Amino acid sequence: MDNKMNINWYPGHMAKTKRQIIEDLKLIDVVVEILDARIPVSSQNPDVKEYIKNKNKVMVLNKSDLADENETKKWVKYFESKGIPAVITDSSNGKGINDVIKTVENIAKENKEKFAQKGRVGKSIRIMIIGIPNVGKSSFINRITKKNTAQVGNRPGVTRQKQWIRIKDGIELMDTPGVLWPKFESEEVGLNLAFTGTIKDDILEKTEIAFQLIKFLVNNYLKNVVERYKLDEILVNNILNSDEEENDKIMQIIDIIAKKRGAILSGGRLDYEKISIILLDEFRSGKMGRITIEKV
Ligand SMILES: Nc1nc2c(ncn2[C@@H]2O[C@H](COP(=O)(O)OP(=O)(O)O)[C@@H](O)[C@H]2O)c(=O)[nH]1
Ligand SMILES: [Mg+2]
Repeated sequence: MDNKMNINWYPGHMAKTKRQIIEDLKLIDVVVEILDARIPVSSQNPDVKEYIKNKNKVMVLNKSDLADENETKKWVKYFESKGIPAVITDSSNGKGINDVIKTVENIAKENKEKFAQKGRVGKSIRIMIIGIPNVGKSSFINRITKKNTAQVGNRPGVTRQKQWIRIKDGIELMDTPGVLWPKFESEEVGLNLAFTGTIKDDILEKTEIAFQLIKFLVNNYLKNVVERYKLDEILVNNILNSDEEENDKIMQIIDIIAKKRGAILSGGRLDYEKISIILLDEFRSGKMGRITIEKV
């Protein structure tokens, strides 16, 4: 919970971060960008392409345990169709970590010539993790480190000392990830980042986030909502088929869930603050099932 974005992305801060990352990238052969598999577009940093230009990149669809499996597979195909290898991981369990290593090894093999031209013959391929806050960069690094312990130590001659972790023979990982800012492009992206807990709940009103989440779920994952809150399907369908405003229908469903969950204030009014916290929490922790917000 304390991992939520607590950095304010002021222009000055962003410029400094950007400069540092561009500096770090000079040492790097392969960039591993970690995404949240539930929101593979909204969890991308808008400027990454510009920084890494023609560097090799691997996309990691992390938190795959929380995302819709079929959708995640489609995302892999999508990235691969753009020439970017993509790997599915669950860093909380270590699933897929080895596939990332294999993918990096393949890139190393394919680019032997290119890397050799840069005078890196016989040297290790160096990789760096980047991503917006909360996508699982630290968890990923912890996983990969535990499996493959061996700190490489400081490199003399590098201005700012970097720790390198030897992943295996020929692959070294920079121990600190590049933390990038998320997109602030649209209300939709903001909501997606709020649903997943990437941006703090106090940036947007909790009750509004929960309302929009339920609206999305009712339209895309109705079965999950019905099952999780043991809703009467006939009643729900009656509400949804009525000719009221969509927002009113969604509110009615939230009311039913609030009553079922005992989110009621003394005096009998519904406690929207409480039910919103419950809904967001249950979505974020996967209790509503595996859900992908952004489809290909
Ligand atoms: N369910 C699930 N949770 C994850 C996964 N990876 C990271 N997390 C959780 O997501 C939160 C943020 O992870 P963290 O590694 O700190 O992200 P960072 O900000 O990118 O370094 C933590 O609560 C992690 O336990 C994953 O693959 N699946
Ligand atoms: Mg971290």
